[in-house]
Amino acid sequence: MLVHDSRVQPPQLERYSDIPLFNTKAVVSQTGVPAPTLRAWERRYGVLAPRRGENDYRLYSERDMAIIAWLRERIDSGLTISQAIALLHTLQQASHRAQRRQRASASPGDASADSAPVDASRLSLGDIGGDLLRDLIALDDAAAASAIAQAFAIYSVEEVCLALLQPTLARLGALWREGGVTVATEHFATALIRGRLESLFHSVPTPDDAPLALVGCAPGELHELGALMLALFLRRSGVRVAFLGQNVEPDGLLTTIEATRPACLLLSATMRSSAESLVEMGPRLAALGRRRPIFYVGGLAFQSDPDLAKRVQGAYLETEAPIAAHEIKRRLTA
Ligand code: B12
Repeated sequence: MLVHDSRVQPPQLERYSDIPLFNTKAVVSQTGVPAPTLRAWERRYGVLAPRRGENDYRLYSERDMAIIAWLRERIDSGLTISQAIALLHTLQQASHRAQRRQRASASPGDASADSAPVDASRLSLGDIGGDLLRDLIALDDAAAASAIAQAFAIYSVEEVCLALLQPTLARLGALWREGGVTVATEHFATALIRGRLESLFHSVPTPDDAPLALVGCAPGELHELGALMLALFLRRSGVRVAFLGQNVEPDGLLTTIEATRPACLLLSATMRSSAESLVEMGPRLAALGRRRPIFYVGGLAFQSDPDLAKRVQGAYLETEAPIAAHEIKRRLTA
């Protein structure tokens, strides 16, 4: 069974030459990405490493060019550059895992789905997002489910979560604030999206022997989709995850931690009050001594007030959820 169900594939880098041949001008003209942007991707994200030719000019390979073209496509589909890079890492990992499984089983069966082509005539996530918002506001269950299904048929799980579901929910939240939609509509939308995310989460096979990560919401926190997305990304990257849902009560959580000895605890807070309630969690976890799981916090409350993170004795992952999932996986398997 394939974990990676997307039709968007990472660039097949091994097919391209690694010989540095092209100067910046050639790359700009072939990919349409301006030179300052290329330099920013190199400097900030380390995703490109052009070699230096005579006069210290940058020289790019065909392989670099494939990465640039791929990132550009993702950005055109609505991702930010950091989301696109996170997706690149996720898909590359998934593709390496699939190749390893294929070699191990010597079965060609899995390969066809994993190398399915990208649909050239695809709708952008922005277009699908417009339809989805309209369907959610109309409480049109079937149409909204079909818009989401359409997106999953074309884009990766990470792209759909970050560039379709999250922005659509944010637009819905903005409409609610202006009085344009009711809380009932918000509940309808979250129930529908949660259902889809949960079924994806449960369809990802999880290794029995991997270290356990607990993912849930801070005490008092009802916004659960961020934690659920993070749980999904983590599971897709091969981590054993138990999703605890909304409003995780501290006493019970500590008992569960003592009983199940997770390697990692991740709590999400959207509301400031929920984030504040985590301040007392740090010392209680520290009192567990060597049984203390690695403790991460994240979510909207910390994004809007980074000082809040300093008061919680957990590591704040100030980054996109798929990159956070990688970082956590790396720490758990180090
Ligand atoms: C749906 C919704 C609800 C639903 C939630 C249902 C549910 N089962 O989840 C309901 C109706 C219950 C609700 C209630 C409330 N809501 Co509300 N809600 C939203 C809405 C529309 C979407 C939230 C969402 O799911 N976003 C999508 C997820 C995927 O995004 P995310 O949480 O940011 O998660 C991402 C990252 O932050 C990150 N991440 C998240 N957690 C973690 C954790 C770690 C460790 C890491 C590494 C990363 C990470 O990864 C995720 C993927 O990228 C937002 C609008 C918005 N802008 O988000 C308002 C919003 C969050 N709500 C708001 C408010 C005010 C409320 C209420 C106070 C309203 C009220 N008066 O009752 C209550 C508070 C309830 C509570 N105690 O928690 C405000 C918050 C303003 C603020 N900052 O204070 C918002 C922003 C609406 C607005 N525009 O004003 N809400």
